[in-house]
Amino acid sequence: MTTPPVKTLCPYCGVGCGLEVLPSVGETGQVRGDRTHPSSLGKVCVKGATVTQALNRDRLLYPLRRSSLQDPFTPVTWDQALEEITNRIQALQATPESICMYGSGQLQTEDYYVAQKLLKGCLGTNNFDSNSRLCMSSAVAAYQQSFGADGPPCCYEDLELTDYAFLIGTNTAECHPIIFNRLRLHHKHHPGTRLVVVDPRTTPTASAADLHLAIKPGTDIHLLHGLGRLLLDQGGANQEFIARHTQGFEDYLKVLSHYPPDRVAATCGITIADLKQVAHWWQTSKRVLSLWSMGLNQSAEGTAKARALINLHLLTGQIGKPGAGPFSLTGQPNAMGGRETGGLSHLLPGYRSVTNPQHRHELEVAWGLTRGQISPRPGRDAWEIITGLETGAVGLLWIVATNPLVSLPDLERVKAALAQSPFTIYQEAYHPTETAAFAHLLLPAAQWGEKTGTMTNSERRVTLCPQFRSPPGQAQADWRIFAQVAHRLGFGAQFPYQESSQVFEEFAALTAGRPCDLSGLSHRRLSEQGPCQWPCPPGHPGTPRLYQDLNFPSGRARFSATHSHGLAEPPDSTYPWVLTSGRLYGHWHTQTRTGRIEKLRQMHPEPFLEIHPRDAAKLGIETGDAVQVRSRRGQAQLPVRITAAITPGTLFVPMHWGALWADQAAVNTLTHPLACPDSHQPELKACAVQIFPL
Ligand SMILES: Nc1nc2c(c(=O)[nH]1)N[C@H]1C(S)=C(S)[C@@H](COP(=O)(O)OP(=O)(O)OC[C@H]3O[C@@H](n4cnc5c(=O)[nH]c(N)nc54)[C@H](O)[C@@H]3O)O[C@H]1N2
Ligand SMILES: Nc1nc2c(c(=O)[nH]1)N[C@H]1C(S)=C(S)[C@@H](COP(=O)(O)OP(=O)(O)OC[C@H]3O[C@@H](n4cnc5c(=O)[nH]c(N)nc54)[C@H](O)[C@@H]3O)O[C@H]1N2
Ligand code: SF4
Ligand SMILES: [Mo]
Repeated sequence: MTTPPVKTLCPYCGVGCGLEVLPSVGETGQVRGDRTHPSSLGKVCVKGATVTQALNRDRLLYPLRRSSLQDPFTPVTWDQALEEITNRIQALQATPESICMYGSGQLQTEDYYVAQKLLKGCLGTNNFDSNSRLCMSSAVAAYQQSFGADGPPCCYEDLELTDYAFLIGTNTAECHPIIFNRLRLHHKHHPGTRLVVVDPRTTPTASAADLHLAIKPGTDIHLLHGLGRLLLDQGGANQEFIARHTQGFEDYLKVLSHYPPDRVAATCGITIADLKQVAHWWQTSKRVLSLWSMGLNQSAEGTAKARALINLHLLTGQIGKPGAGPFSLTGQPNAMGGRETGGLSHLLPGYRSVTNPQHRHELEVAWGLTRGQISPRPGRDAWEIITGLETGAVGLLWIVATNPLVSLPDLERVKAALAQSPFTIYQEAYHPTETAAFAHLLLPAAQWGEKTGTMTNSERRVTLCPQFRSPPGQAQADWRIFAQVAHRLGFGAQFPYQESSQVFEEFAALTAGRPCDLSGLSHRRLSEQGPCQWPCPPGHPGTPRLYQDLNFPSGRARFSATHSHGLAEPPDSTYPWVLTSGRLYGHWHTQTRTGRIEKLRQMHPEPFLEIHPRDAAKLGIETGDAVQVRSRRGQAQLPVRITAAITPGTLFVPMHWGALWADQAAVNTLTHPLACPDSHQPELKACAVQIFPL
């Protein structure tokens, strides 16, 4: 007899496709698309389809410890591991600011929430940040500043209702394949629907577009202001919408006056005709939907870039109706849950802020803390954790569900900082990873399918992910590990949970009346009635679109008025090339799962550097030749791939190859940590480099 399929969510990207797992088929179960899941309607990409194949490969099975990074690891019991963590935290409790946790958008909502309560509540430090700092924080800041609250206003149905899809800084075809699938089918079957892609590379996404603007890296604000100026000059502004629903228009107008089309086209490296075409389509389309991801967010002006895009929607009134709006695509499966639970160092659960006294007070009451227990100061962001290790301000670092020794910028500096860490705990599903080499204590984590919890996808849809297999060895759910430490520290009364459903219940109640209201949801409702989009108070069916009444959380939506500052590290005569980085269809980040799946390894067997034929000819190199790439911070050695798909002067390296998977191919040895002043998101998309044939 076979067991019935388990309905769950794909644990890879933020599309959040519904999966049905048949746990008893084969060694680790088989996957198919869940036709009843509204976000994906039965579709899956190659990553989702193969995900169970890595469940039993190279898992971390029991806690491992060592006194110094030079020693080998030896097994310890959970009791010994938890006791040591408890003692070390107690020793630092008088200076809670020296305790840091660095988490991830791959944690479930329940894991995230319990960590916030422990760190920001009980320990009184806001030093919880996550890899979403490298990913979504510019979108979070942009939505907050433009609308008064975070939260993507659109939904996937809009992909099929739009007349004009404007994709900027997103390789949707490879990174959000099922979203792209829906959009491509709509585009194909509805002649007259336009698809425009803005990306310095001719990605598979760009190849499918009616028009591809191959702008120079970092010129997005010029382009967006140039479009704003054209729309305005040609009578495309929606004056009634602007007058009724926005503020800051006058200042925006002043900024636009500095972006005449000829200058914009020259700066971006595109033709005036193409610029005018894109503006014309925007003006003449009834419904305009824009999609963006890392090409805008990962920038030292990431917030300003995203807001310049939102400005165009405010200028033309393209928001609050089906098929329209500025839609930030989230990267990780639970990037959204991280935002809901306050998983960045300036946030608190329920879209609250650590700097808001009322918000702190609400949580202090709910959590049974004394008044003033939650610190009013934002904690350390991801990079400030690294600089805190350098100065000795950080005494304990607890890393969970992320592999920073591949994914943080300026890896040589990160390594040196981690080598100085008094005590690093690393809670991870797989072993080895690059980060394990810099940890003192390894804690084995149960992953997707081995614990029950929820995740929220890009369209605010919450899906329950039930446990369908036992965790291997002694691995445990992340939230259980945090709760056990809390008990040992004497906070047992605050962490009474037997099951993750109780954690969710407590968290959901705290969101009542907040923008991300999911107080009508419970594990039981999600299991019985399926996934649901917030806001969703009790008895509510869920909300596909925000702001349909054009009442924004800030009342009126706000135009931004920011000039472009260009790249943080522009090319110069010594470092003349711009290096960008990103993703490939079959691999997931640092390969902890996908590197262990044969089919995906064969799809993308090795790292490479993309270079334009003209540039390659200048250097006298051919496809397959090895080059050394040097930045002011480090070097990498990569085989060359010559392709006209990249803008001359720009180079591309995929981010997937850390030290475990290839020798000296990690792109982040080259990148810098200079970040957006508003979101603190580093400019991972551009740094200046040299290249030398080897
Ligand atoms: N296959 C796969 N899918 C994934 C992931 C994965 O690892 N593998 N990861 C997930 C995660 S966490 C994320 S955040 C998303 C990321 O999804 P995307 O943002 O789509 O992916 P990236 O490849 O990082 O970057 C997108 C594009 O930005 C372009 N770009 C670089 N500089 C600029 C610029 O200055 N301006 C503009 N307009 N564009 C620029 C790059 O050429 C690249 O094609 O993908 C998610 N999905
Ligand atoms: N140069 C450059 N650098 C980048 C980017 C880029 O575009 N260019 N993109 C940035 C972005 S957007 C992102 S999101 C980051 C991603 O970077 P990382 O977060 O470092 O990448 P992952 O490989 O996804 O690491 C997640 C880890 O969590 C583990 N894991 C999975 N599930 C669980 C669980 O339930 N519990 C626990 N404890 N562990 C689990 C996995 O085994 C894996 O090792 O990289 C960033 N770095
Ligand atoms: S598109 Fe994303 S969520 Fe859907 S199956 Fe692929 S990786 Fe999973
Ligand atoms: Mo991401």
